[in-house]
Amino acid sequence: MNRQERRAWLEGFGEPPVTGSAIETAEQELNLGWRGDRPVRLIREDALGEGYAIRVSPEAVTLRGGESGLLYGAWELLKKQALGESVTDIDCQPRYALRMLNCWDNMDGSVERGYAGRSLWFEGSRFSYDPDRIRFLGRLLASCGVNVLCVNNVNVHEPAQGLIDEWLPEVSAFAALLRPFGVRLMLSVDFSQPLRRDLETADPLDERVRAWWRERADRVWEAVPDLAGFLVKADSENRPGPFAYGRDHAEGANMLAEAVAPHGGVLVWRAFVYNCKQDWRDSGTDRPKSAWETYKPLDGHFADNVILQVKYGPFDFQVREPLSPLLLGMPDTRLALEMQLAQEYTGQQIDLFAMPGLFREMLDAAGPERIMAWAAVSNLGRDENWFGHPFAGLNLYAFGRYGWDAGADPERVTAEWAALTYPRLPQNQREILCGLLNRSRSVYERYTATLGLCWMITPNTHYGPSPDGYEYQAWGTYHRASRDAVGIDRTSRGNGYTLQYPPELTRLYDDLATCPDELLLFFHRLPYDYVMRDGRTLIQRIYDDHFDGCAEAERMAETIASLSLPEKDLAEAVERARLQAQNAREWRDVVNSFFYRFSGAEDAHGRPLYI
Ligand code: GCV
Repeated sequence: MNRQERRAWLEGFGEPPVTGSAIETAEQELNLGWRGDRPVRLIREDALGEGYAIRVSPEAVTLRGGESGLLYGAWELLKKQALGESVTDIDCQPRYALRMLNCWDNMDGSVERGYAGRSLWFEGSRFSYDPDRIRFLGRLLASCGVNVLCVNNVNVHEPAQGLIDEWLPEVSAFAALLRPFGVRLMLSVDFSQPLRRDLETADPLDERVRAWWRERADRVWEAVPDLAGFLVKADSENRPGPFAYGRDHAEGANMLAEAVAPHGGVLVWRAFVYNCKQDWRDSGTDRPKSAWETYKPLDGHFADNVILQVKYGPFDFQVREPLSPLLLGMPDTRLALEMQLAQEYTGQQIDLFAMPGLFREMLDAAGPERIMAWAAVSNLGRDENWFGHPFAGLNLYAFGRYGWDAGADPERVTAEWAALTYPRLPQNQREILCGLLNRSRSVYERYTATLGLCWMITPNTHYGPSPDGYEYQAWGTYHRASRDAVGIDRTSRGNGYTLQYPPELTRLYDDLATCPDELLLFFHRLPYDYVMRDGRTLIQRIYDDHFDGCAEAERMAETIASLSLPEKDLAEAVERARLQAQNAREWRDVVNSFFYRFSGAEDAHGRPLYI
């Protein structure tokens, strides 16, 4: 164990410091802060890589692992100690080798879709950070099991293009702070960068462009030898890409992949491609179909070090979407599943929205073995508690946890987080807190996106209701509500979107008798008097969900106020719960009145609807 690692141990586990003088020998006894009845012996075994093995004997607990395997194993021991669980023999390897946080941080210090304050490392168009806080960040990420941090926004604005150029010394220094915690950096790059800086083209098949990227990659990896790779958003939401040169996305990605390959780097290419300049009158184009249309023909064409990163749903991190069919239809492509911890559409770290259930559902739907990497948009920021909402840390914890165990039980993950975060909260209150978190997704869904009706959110800010806000815009996000019906027929009889799924799912979604209620209006266009399986009409179900979801948000606010949380956390959680209840009331009345005005249907329970 070298000096640097030893420092990381000290910083990672705090007092009491490492004991034992034979620190450089193969086997050491370290004091990890572990208060168990036996000493912990560490044995460096590089073959275990990030994994670790724990063996318990009457004399000692032995932890074997590679460089970061020891770190993760030590966190596991400390976690067990904190949870009051006994230590048993464990052999553990991460489920996904790449567990990547994508930070949408801009060099001016703003964070695109960030709800926890400004960037932790950029300000004033340069790197600007407190090194201790960054080391603490490394410790936080390691304790959650995250091993890659992409530091800049996928929308690469100047001067962030300089991160692979004049800013390399700063990138290198930043990487050094996180390296001891097993966290490697990744950089988002602009596909058109050769054009912007040196050449008159960025055509991926032009030999000068290829040479430019090879030379650039050489310089980047010289500065940061363990850089994980590049991340690219191309031909998406006005970002440049290979389409400008008549090239496809395999040609674009493979050119960059070739440049990073000699350094062991990966090229993560985002599959978030759709027409963001659609004419809303054009019902022949449907945004959820677009990623498949772009990428399915390219299956098997990508180089071995390309990872196609696919958002979980075919739209864009909506509260409820079916799994993107691309994740089921690219057997010859290496895939990453992309989640969004930043709660852009899911309450912006004001409204509660716990994600463990969503993670598990999407991993189950994709089949954990079909993907090879696990990614998420970060929810971190400069706020003192890192996340804005004191409970939003659950989503980072859960993200890391599912990167190691794709089959973890969501309620168990939530309970672990609550016990680790609030060890002094009485057991009965901790159960109440977990209950709130476990229900939070369903509560938010009922007042914002019942039956799969997404995109009724305020344009641009993406917080609060605006049923028609996106209806006549160019983003391809329509519900097409009329006085008789709402939704889009995406079945095989309709626009054919369901045909992108394997046949059993096409049948499941096509058939009204089997289509899950929570996706009913995602897949079908239905009249308001359509009778649901439970006997209610569609319009009544819409009203009920909004009234119920809002009532529950109001009750949640009261419950949160009754918890004996640390003072600061309580004050922040109470204030956010108050805002959430206010938001929920707005959603309830705006969306219900919107449909009341169209349908003329009264609420069966006589609750207020507004003309
Ligand atoms: C980084 C959504 C967000 C954008 C984001 C984009 C993406 O459209 O609103 O802010 O841009 O997704 O994932 O690239």
